[in-house]
Amino acid sequence: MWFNRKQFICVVSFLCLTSQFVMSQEPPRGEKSGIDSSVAASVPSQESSQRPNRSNSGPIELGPDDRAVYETPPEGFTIVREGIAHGKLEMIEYDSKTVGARRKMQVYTPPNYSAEKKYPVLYLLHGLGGDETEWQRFAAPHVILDNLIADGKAVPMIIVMPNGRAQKNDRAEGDIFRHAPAFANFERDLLDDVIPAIEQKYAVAAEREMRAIAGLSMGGGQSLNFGLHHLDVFAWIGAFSAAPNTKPPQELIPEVEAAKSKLKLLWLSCGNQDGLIRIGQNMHTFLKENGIPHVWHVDGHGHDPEHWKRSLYWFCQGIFKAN
Ligand code: FER
Repeated sequence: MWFNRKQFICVVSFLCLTSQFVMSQEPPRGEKSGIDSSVAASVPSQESSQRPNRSNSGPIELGPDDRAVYETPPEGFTIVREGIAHGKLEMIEYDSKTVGARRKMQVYTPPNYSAEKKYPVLYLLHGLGGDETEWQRFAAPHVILDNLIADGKAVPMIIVMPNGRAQKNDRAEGDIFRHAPAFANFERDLLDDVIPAIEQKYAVAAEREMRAIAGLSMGGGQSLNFGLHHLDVFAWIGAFSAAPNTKPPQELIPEVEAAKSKLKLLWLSCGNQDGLIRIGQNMHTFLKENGIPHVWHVDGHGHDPEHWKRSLYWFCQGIFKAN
């Protein structure tokens, strides 16, 4: 893949900025962030600077709707708390007919998980430079959920973090932009392989109202593409900083009334310093013009983990609940 001079300068400056940002994300000394350092250490060091940007990122023009509808989450929302029940995080494998390989995914089961119950499931998808460990490294969803469940703010749920790059070598290596088609292939892997494997192994309520799909950036685009395309499978959809893999809203929602009646929650967010914001803005405009209820939350962040962990904190409180 070749860049012209302008694109090359753009990519290099973005990578420099991003690696500085990632390096500044150390938790305060003495605090347990819940982000497993053994996992972080096992990730190739180039990965953190793999956070992509390309010519698709454009000038940021903000309008009156581009504002925060949620507050900043309370201090310590990603910090492991003593004295509360903790869930479990495990890496499991499944056979993918779609890819023709055995693949990995990370699964969070909530505190006091019992095979006698039936849990709702959130399928949580990573970005272009990520893999099945990315959410854990960026946001510690297991800690956020343990804390929310302890406070009665989120319903006990299972969170599945698969690898959304559906190809034989699914590592984020080389020119990660060349993997974009594998993110589209993941639609079949998710529906035909991941969901059946989860529903066979865990105590899961296998109904659309008990399935949510959300993701960051490429994973946000996948959530909109797959979720809106399969409203018979998912009722709750979240997209945080959706990337240019997001299909046009007219294509995703050909039948406005069907979408209105089937969607339990459509939740979009982006940072007002994110060069991909026009994708969320475009979706929001279409939803507003067509009277489709949704959330459009714009905070002061960029294309970064701080935005994604905060979005997850709020999105998880909205799912699997009446209204
Ligand atoms: C692009 C810019 C960003 C693009 C994808 C991304 C497929 C994804 C970013 C991410 O997942 O963080 O032009 O094209």
